[in-house]
Amino acid sequence: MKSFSQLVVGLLLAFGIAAGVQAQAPFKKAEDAIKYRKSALFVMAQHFGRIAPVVKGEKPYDKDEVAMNAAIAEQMSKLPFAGFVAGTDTGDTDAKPEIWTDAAKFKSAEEKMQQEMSKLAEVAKGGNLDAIKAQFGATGKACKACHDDFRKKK
Ligand code: ASC
Repeated sequence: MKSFSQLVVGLLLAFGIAAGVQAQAPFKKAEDAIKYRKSALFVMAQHFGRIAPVVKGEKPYDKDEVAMNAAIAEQMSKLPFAGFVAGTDTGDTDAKPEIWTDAAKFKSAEEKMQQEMSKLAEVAKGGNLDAIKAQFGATGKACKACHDDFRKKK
């Protein structure tokens, strides 16, 4: 027969597994979820950022290149949010607790950014540099809005 302490340990393990590991699906570890969302955001920022010198007139406009960078940034914008699973507010992250305590607002910031990123990919295909400039600004504002509310200041 099991001792009382074995029973307690068993129950704690069962609850721990239910609360911890399963809550982090589809990631095996909290740190994987953090690494995943940061990686997607990093690649998105790289490709979004490559359009900046063109918009600023520091680099000649190449329609295909801008369209490709915008398309990659658009695809990346769909990835990071799956990584903001419960229990990943600590560790190697600048995520603010409001991501989880004000989840509806975070979700709307996510969707706003994704919409603006999609619009950028759309106008980039069109090849009108003035439209690209305007939409690049609008998209950057959506990135910033989310950082202001949900990313810790460095
Ligand atoms: C970028 C980038 C961001 C946004 C943001 C806009 O190029 O990496 O996170 O623009 O700075 O304010």
